[in-house]
Parts: sequence; C-alpha cells; structure tokens
Amino acid sequence: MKKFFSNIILVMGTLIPLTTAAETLPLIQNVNAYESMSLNGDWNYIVDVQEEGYYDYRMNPTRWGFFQNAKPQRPEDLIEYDFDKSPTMQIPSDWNTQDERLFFYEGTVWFKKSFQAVPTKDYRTLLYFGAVNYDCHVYLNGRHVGHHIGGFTPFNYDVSELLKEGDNVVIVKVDNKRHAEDVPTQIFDWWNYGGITRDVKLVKVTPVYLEDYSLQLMKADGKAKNREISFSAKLNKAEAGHNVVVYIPELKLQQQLTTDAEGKVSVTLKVSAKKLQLWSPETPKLYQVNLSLDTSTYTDNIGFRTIETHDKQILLNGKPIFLKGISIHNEKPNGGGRANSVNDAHTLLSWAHELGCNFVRLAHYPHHEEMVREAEKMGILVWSEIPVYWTIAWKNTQTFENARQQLTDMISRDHNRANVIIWSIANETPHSAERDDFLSRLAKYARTLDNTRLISMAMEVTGASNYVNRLNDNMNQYVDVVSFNQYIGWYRDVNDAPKMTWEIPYNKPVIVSEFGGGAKYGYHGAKNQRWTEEFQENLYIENCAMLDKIEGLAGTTPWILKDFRSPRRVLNGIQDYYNRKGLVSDKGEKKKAFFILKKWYEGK
Ligand code: GCB
Repeated sequence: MKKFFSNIILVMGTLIPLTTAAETLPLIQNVNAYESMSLNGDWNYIVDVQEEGYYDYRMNPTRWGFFQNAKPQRPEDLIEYDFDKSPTMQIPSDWNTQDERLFFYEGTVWFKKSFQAVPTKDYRTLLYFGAVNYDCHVYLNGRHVGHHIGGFTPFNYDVSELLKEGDNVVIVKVDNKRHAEDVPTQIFDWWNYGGITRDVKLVKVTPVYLEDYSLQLMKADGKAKNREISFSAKLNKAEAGHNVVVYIPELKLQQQLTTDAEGKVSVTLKVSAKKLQLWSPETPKLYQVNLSLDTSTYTDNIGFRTIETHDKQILLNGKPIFLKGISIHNEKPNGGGRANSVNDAHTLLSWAHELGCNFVRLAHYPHHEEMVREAEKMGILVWSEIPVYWTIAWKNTQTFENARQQLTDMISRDHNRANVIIWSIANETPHSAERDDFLSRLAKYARTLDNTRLISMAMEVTGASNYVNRLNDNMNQYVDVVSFNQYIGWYRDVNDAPKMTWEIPYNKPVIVSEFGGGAKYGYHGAKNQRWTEEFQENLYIENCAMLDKIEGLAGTTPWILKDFRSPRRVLNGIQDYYNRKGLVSDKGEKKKAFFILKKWYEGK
C-alpha cells in the first residue's frame, strides 16, 4: 500500500512542477510604521529528520509535501502527518531551547500557523519575517510563496493573491543544516539556533508604497551656520506623479515632492546649525519624521549625526571619539536562546552601559532590529556585521551572492539608524588572493549602498616575532577603519602582554575588535590558573595596559559581554557548551574582569 501510494506521488510530482505563486520584494523600510497583524504565538511543528515532507522516496520534490496541510477526506485515506495533532512552539524562538529533544538538532522542522484574514481590494498584504535560520521555504494555503537563505536578515513577500477571506494557513519549512558554501560556513563559534527566530507578520500596504527612504545629515565644517539633510525615497513601483511629503515638525522642516518616472524623489533640506540637536551618546536625540505618500502617512524617529575618519581618528559630529565598546552575541541575557525582544535588547545593552560603553560590536551577524533601535535610544553606537566568518568558500559565486544579499538586507534595514556607524564585512578570514577579491568586491559594493558610514572588518595579526606584532592585510586599502582581533594572554603568549609592541602601518583609525579569555563565574584561584575569574581579571589588566601603547587606537570591543552557547566548547564542568569569555556569566552574574574594563573605560 505504502509503495503504491508513493509511486503515485512520484508520478504526480514529476508531472506537475512546484511553482512559486507570490512575489519576493525588496525589503520594506521601517516595517513597524505599517498597520500589521502579528503571526507570532503558537505554531504547530513537525521535526522532519529525512525531509519526507519535501522529497519523495526517490529524492524528488513532491507536490504532496507537508505544505499541503492535508487531512484525510475518507476513512481509508493515508496521510502520515497532522499539524493539528503536533506540538506547538512559541514563535519567535529557536527550537533548540524550546524542545529539549532539539537541543543539538540541525536539520528540518516544519512550522504551521492558521489565522483568519479579511483582505480588502484597496490594500496589498506583505508576509514579513524578521529572520529565519537558515534556509526556508514559505507556503501560504498550499502554494509556494518563496525560498530564502540567510539566517539573520528580514525578508517579505507580496501574498495578496494567495490570501483568502477567513481561514488561511502559513507553513514554513526551516532547515539549519550547515554547509561549506554557506554564509556562515560549516564551522563557527556560536550555537546554530534553528527556527523562526524573529517576528512574523502580515503587513498592510497600499498598492503603491514607500519601499525605501533615507534621511542623512551631510558632513559640514564645524563652523557652518546651516546644515543639510539629504532626503531621498523610492516607491515600490516606477510611477511618476505621486505626492511625497517629508515633515520634521520639531525643526519646522517640510518639503513636498513629486515622484519621477522611476518612482523616486530626492531633496536637500536646510536647517540652521543652532536649531539642530545632533545625535550623540550623550544626547541621543531622535526627531519625529512624518512621511506621506499621497493619502498615506508613516512615522519614523531619526537622529542626525556625521561619522568620518581623519588620519587615525574617528570623528563623530566632527569631534574625535574613543569607542568604548564590547562585543555581543544575539543571545538572551539569561541562559541561552536567541534574543528577540526589546527586553532582551534592553538588558544586554544596560550591562554594556554599566561597563561604561558608548559602542557595541553586534557580532557576528545582524542582530534583531530592536537591538539596534534600543541602542540608538540609549546612546550606544553600533558596529553591524555579516557572517562572513573564517573559512568562506571564496571562489564560489553563489556564496558571494549570498554574502552580498545579506549585506544588502542588513544595510537596507538599518541605514536610517543614527547609531550605526560601521558596516563590517568579515571576521578573521584567512589571507588569499581569492579572499581579497571576494572581500574587496563586498567592500566596494557596501559603499555603493551607503557612502555615509565606515567600512571595517575584523582582521588578524599575521606577523609576530620577538614580541613585535605586525598587521599586514591587503584589505587595509578597502576599509576605513583597521580592526583586528588578538588573544594575547589566552591563545598566545600568556603573561607576555607587557613585552608586546604593535606595528600598524596604515594611516587609519585602529579598533581592537576582540581580546579576552575564559573564566567560569564563581571559580576562584591564582591569577595563573586558567578558567578562574582571577586569570581573566589579570588578562584584562595586562591587555588594557598593552592597548594603551597602540598608536592610533580609536576603540576596542573586547570579547565578550556574556557567556554564550557554542558547540565547540566542550570542556566538562567549565564550559559545558558555553564560550566562557563573557564578562558576565550566562545568568548575568558579573565576573571580576567586568570591573577592570569598567575602570579602564572610566579613564578614557
Ligand atoms: C574569535 C572569534 C570569535 C570566537 C573567539 C573565541 O577570534 O572571532 O567568534 O568566539 O575568537 O572565543 O575564540
């Protein structure tokens, strides 16, 4: 019976191709400004180890897959799955911390959510996902909506043609298996949390809407009486004659514009320098900006600041700033699991604030949008990164396209955030001509998307002898800020930090994007005893003193704020699958080194 039934599937599957019935759209800017219906909450899920919900027994995609959400119609019908009888999981979340059977699981899980909708003819509906890790197929009412890869960036589809009045079913196949040609690649030092990890919603838009807009303060001489804000916007359609108004009530700035044939507008707004309060860590001022398109209005809160470099200095609003930073993973503050709420963001950033930070490195991939927005409200500058990490498949064109898409989506989501000052294109990548080609193309591409911010990447120190550390990376010419990770006192030269000297032969600002060492909270001993808080404390004392000797040091982001889950950290009783380099434990307890860094930052 089973065999016969499977054959039919095979025949049917080959005869009728699986087509995509919705349109993948460029990311909508400021999705929160739109009326939407949240699809967060309980979703049924089925763990599908061999992907039988997608492939038939000859490994051909089957049209009878789980996305059909099939139900027996007659008593004799054989259907070997039932979403409605399957367990539920709270979305957004990662499956690893929601179901103990899935703690180490890497593979496919299907998710299903039923919901009611009342579509109207005057509006279109976008199905929006904040992030899904890693590879997903989305289906609505049995039809394929789209395929997305990349675990940390948002995406949206126009599902208007598939949405029905009344009952609807969205099904998502999520696969987080690792592959050498993916971004990130097969190995990385963080937990590969799978699932629908960020918000899901249905967003109501007018048929013509503001797909993207940008407001950016132009650089100017410190003595300039007037400042210029450049505004540009783009519709989702290349249509002329639409009315766009940009209005900043507090500055009494208003401009009415009409779209050109490409559906675009742009203008330079002038404001007196005295009236404009600049965004900075001390005064994280955001202005309410009202945008309207024909009869619809949208609101955003936007800050105005400039960021640039001059020789070895980073200048915020024209003045040198030392970036007192800390690296952070996008993990919940208490215990593991993907962070996905404003509260998670607030707790993590409050610890950074307490450390005295004015800067965070959001490693090693784009964090959830609330993390960036919360940091912006709290006056914390941001380094944002894509997961081009370690050994990427540099020669593979699809890998490059994947990285490029993740960069595009990171920049499109956050390019109106005043606190984001650095786009990072990579972390600790091994030198080769292919890598230089890949990364230099990415850097140049990033500049075409945003020429107002700084480009960087976390490099490595490659030449070190007789305590002389030399940075020598061909990528120096493509970045604005030369950043590198170094682990003196942990992976290298324990207790030799005082002897180290540094040669960074580039006239660009320098950020030490990582340093640190592991300690288990509450484990005490001598300062040369690995894993004790005292060892880590001493490492910070010696490293901070050493860093003070680096010429042109413009900032640091030590590794890392909080202990985080990693499958590479297997030492029983100490690591227990946590990277222990946190200044606070996985439960939020502060280790001794926290206070060393805090003190060093107080003096900066
Ligand atoms: C690094 C990596 C970071 C690791 C860290 C470590 O250089 O950039 O992702 O977690 O070292 O703890 O070894």
